[in-house]
Amino acid sequence: MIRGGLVITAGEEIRADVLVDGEHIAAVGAPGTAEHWHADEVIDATGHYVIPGGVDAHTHMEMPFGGTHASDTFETGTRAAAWGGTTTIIDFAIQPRGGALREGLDAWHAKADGVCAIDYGFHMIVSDAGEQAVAELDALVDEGVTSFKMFMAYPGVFYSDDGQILRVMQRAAGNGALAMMHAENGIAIDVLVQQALAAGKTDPRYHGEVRQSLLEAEATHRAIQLSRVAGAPLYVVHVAATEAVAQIQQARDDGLAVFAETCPQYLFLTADSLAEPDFGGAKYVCSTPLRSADHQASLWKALRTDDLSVVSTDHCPFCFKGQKELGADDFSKIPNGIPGVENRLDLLHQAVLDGRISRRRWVELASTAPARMFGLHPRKGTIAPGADADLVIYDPSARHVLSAETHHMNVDYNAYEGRAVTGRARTVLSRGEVLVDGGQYRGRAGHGRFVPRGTCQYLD
Ligand code: DUC
Ligand code: ZN
Ligand code: ZN
Repeated sequence: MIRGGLVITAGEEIRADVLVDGEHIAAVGAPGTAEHWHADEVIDATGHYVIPGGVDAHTHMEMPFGGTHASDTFETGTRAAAWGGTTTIIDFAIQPRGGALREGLDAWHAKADGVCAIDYGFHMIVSDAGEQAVAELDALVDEGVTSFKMFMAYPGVFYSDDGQILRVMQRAAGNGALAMMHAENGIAIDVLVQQALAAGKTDPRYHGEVRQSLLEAEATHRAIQLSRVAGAPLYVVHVAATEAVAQIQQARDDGLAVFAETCPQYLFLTADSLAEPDFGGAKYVCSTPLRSADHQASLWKALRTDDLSVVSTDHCPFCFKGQKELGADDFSKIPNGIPGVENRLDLLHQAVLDGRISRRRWVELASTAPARMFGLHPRKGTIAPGADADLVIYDPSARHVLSAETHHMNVDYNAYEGRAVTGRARTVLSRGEVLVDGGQYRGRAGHGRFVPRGTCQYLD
């Protein structure tokens, strides 16, 4: 029994006790009613919030990129997630070019199987959207891999052209799958990259300059139109630009099934970080890129209007030493990605303290909405009888400083180094097992299981 806390879900805040039986929540009861419960173990949550475990719908453990691999394995990355109050991740399996979706999915199952601290699902990156891949989509949906990411960026690597995208979306329209889009015009960006390099502009800050917001907006617009033509829903990942938000807002105002996420790095950092001296800007190289404060303001606004309805991390860690340094003479060779799976809940909690979002919206953005979006609700993302006992007892007044010296992610820097935050997961349970308790790690590799997902519940 978890006693005495303030239970917060996307829908309500109540003083209640929570009874866990095995892997599931058995009951949620007002303090009076709970007096009749008999529990083997009582966890005191007085002065704390009790929230559903975080669902991070966008991570890349061990992701191959530019000749290297993201530095967190499924083991280290899911452990760090647990420390930060996230109890489910959805990572991206990658179809090899020239290979089958199945091959990619099997390879990612092999990486994650038996080593994860928390439950996990997979999206599938379609990097070779030929007839064979399209034909495989139905079978993957049946196995609980119900979302497919495509890239309008990275020509020659992950890139899909408009025809390929349309075909995948048409199939998705028929089987309930959700098309996810990396919306940046990579063909135009690559021209600007070559021009910048030819002009001797090799520094990390040019990464931000060439990846212009208009090229994010153009791709977002195109993705929306293709999804309309196909009659398929669309989810735009890592939205960073005001002009892209405007496209999404317009589509939603028109009643289209268009959804989007942003990430903490776009809400809490700006392109100024890319200009850090001594190549330090490389730590902040990710795509879409960090942008200016006015873009940031648009994102905060869109979180209030629900034009952005999920915050996930796009956790994609590369060490500064030896990995980010691959681009020391050429910003285009810096592996793209920022670590953050451990810090998402705490960063978003600052927005609660600042009055930008309510506590319920905090829970919704970090847990309930991603669970619904990707077919995990109500098993994940809420506190209700029958749900998995994925619970965080959150201390809203614990002050701590984000730092690579104390974080648990397997990466040699923290993008928020030195930032003081208030609020921290004190006790973290996954399916009834305590993973973290007051600074002690009690989880284990292999506790986490693959979770087959249903289809997007905003379409039901
Ligand atoms: N897009 C992602 O979603 N993650 C890492 C790199 C990228 O471009
Ligand atoms: Zn992307
Ligand atoms: Zn990503």
